[in-house]
Amino acid sequence: MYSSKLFMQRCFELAQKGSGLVAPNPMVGAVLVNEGRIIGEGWHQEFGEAHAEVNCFESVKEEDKELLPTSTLYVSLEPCAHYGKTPPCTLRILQEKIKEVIICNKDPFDAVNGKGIELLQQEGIIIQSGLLKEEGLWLNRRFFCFHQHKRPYIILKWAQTQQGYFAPLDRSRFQMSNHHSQQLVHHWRTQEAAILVGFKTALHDDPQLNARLWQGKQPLRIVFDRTLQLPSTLKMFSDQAPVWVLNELRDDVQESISYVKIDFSENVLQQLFKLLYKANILSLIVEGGAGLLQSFIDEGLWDEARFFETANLLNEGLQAPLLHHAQHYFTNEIFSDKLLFYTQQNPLFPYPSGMPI
Ligand code: AOF
Ligand code: ZN
Repeated sequence: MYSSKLFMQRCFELAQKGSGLVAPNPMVGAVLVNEGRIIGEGWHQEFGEAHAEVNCFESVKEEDKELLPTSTLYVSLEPCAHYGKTPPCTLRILQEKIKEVIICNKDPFDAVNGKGIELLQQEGIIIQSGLLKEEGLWLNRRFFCFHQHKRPYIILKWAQTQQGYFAPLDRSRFQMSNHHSQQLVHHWRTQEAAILVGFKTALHDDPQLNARLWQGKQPLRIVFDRTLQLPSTLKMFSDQAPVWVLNELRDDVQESISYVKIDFSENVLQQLFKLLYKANILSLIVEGGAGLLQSFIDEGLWDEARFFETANLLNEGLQAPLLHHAQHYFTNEIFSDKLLFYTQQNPLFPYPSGMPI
C-alpha cells in the first residue's frame, strides 16, 4: 500500500525548488501517481512561467501517457481556474482526463479561492483537499499571509551577545556574528521581497543590504528617513538597485531611489504595510536597529524572529530587542554562533516539525 502523505511530501520537495524564484507566486509542486508509481513530476519554476501541474504533465514519458486517465494528480495548491500569465490548470487537468486530484491547500488568491476545486468537482473529478495542510501553509506562509491578512510576512533578524547586547554604546559598526552566519543572512535576503532598516542603522552601519554571499534575487531595500538627513554617499544609495526612502517631505523617483511620503504622526508601520500590499510585496525582513525591531514586537506585527547569539564580549552596549508572547521552535549551532528561531505564541502559521525553515 502506498502512502498519499509521501506523495504530498514529494510535492513540497519539488515546490521548494522554486524558493526565491517564484514570488509573488506561491511555490507549488505536483506529482502524477499510477498504481503507486510516480509517472510525472513538476513544479512552478519561475514567476510568469508554467505552473506545477503543466510541468508535471509535460514530464510524463510517451509510453506512460496512456496511464493518465487512471492516474491520481497530487498538487500542493488548488489548481488555478483563471487565465493569468498562463491558462488555467483546471483546463489542462480536464484535457488529460484525470479522474482524481489530491490537494494540500486551497488557493486564497481572489481569482481562484475555491473556484478551481468547484470546477473540477462539477466535472465529476474526485477531490480530496487538506492533506498535510499545516505543512503546506508553512511552506507558502508568505503567500498565505499576504492574501489572507493583507500584509507581508514579517521576519525580524538581529545578532546579540550572550549578555543581550545588540551593539557597542557608541553605535560603531561591529561585526558580531561569524562569516557562516553572515552567509546565511545573505541567503535569507534572497528569499524575502523587501528588507527594512531604521534611520540610525542606515547612518551608523552604512549597510549595503543586498545579497553578496549568496546568489539570487536582491530584496527591495527600504529605510525610514523622516526629514531626509541620510547622506547620498551611503552604500545603499550608490549601487543603482531600487531603494525606498520613507519620508515626510517628497514623493518622487530619482533613478533607483523612490522617495515615498508618509505621515509620521500616524502609525508608520501600518502605512508601510499598505504600500507593500499595493506593490505586491509578500515578505519583509527587518534588520534593525533595536528600536525599530522592538516596535514591531510591541505592536505584535511579526511572524518570525531569528537571532544570533554570538561569542563576542561586550561589557556594555545597546540592549537587544526583547521578545514577548513568543515561542521558541528551533535552534541551530553555526560554529561559534547560536541561532534561535521564534514565532509568536499563537502564530498565524505554526511551525510543523521537520519542515525546512
Ligand atoms: C497553480 N499551480 O503552480 C501555481 C499557481 O499569473 P499566473 O498565471 O502565473 O497565476 C498566478 C496565480 O496562480 C498565483 O497568484 C496563484 O494564485 C496561482 N499559482 N496555481 O495552479 C501553480 N504557482
Ligand atoms: Zn495553475
